[in-house]
Amino acid sequence: MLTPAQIQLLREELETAKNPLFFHDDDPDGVCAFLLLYRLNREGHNVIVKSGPKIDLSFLRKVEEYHPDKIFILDVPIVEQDFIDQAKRPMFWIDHHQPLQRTNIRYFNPRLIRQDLYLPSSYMAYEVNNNPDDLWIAVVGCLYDWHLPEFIDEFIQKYPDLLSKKTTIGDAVYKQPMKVLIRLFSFLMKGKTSDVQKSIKILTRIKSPYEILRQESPAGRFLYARFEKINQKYDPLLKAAKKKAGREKILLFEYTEQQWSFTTDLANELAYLYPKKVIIIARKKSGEMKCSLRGATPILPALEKALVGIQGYGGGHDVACGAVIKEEDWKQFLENFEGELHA
Ligand SMILES: [Mn+2]
Repeated sequence: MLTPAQIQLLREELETAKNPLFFHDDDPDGVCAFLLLYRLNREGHNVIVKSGPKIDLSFLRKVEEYHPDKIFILDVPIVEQDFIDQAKRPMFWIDHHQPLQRTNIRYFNPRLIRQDLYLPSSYMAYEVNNNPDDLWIAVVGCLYDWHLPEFIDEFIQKYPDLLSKKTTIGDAVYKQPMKVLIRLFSFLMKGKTSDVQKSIKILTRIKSPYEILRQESPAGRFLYARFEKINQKYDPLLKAAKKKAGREKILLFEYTEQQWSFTTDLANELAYLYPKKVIIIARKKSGEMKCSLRGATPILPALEKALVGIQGYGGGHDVACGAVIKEEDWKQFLENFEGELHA
């Protein structure tokens, strides 16, 4: 949660920026945080920081390309000190991952105040934005990052057909009509960077969720059609994954790089649908199995033990982890992991 002074500072820095450069994560929380800040002043450019959650020296070329007067970094867990030192710009970093020690950057991270304070980046961006017209964008970002913000009541009042009543986070994200909007934001961030950037550019001008959902304008129609096309790749995978739910504790679903990556989306949705199971979604790519793991109870200790003697790495949170395992060790890893779960 930002203090009034921090909100004031960020708002002023945005309003006086002539050519700000925004670096943001490629998930809905990151992109919603960008939209919320960008819509205040509509100046500058954005750079998507893809899955490798880190801004290092390789991003300096973006600074050289755009010549920004200020840099805003949103929902990116790691910014390297070298980048901060060499980019030589006033820098503002809004994030909510494990805090790091950095100098010469204004760092806004609720976990610096309290380690267990969980507030998505888009939540803080909305504190700065504070425009009720953009409330829906903040709600998409927060719900995607599994946080029910206090302004959800205002959202329910304003868009009762999207979210009818205060409910659990899982039902809001996967059961209520709202789920289409959240999935849409997630899927529009997939595909070729130029296509994703086109979608983001259009999103900066969308006035209400209905413009997209009811396809009330050419812009809304475009976004909805692109979403539907990507959704058509997801639905068969979800269906196939659901078929893997048997009597075993583990629900394992594997697919390949021939298909677009939906690993996180599948893992999250299946964890909601099968709350008692441990979910493993793995995509085979370039000789490795890239996976997401989910559990209702902590699975991180079992993952760490299962990785001993295996070519691969992994980690994350107690109940939500990621791992990358060499294909030739995959079977052994699964055996280890299952053994650890039952230990
Ligand atoms: Mn986030």
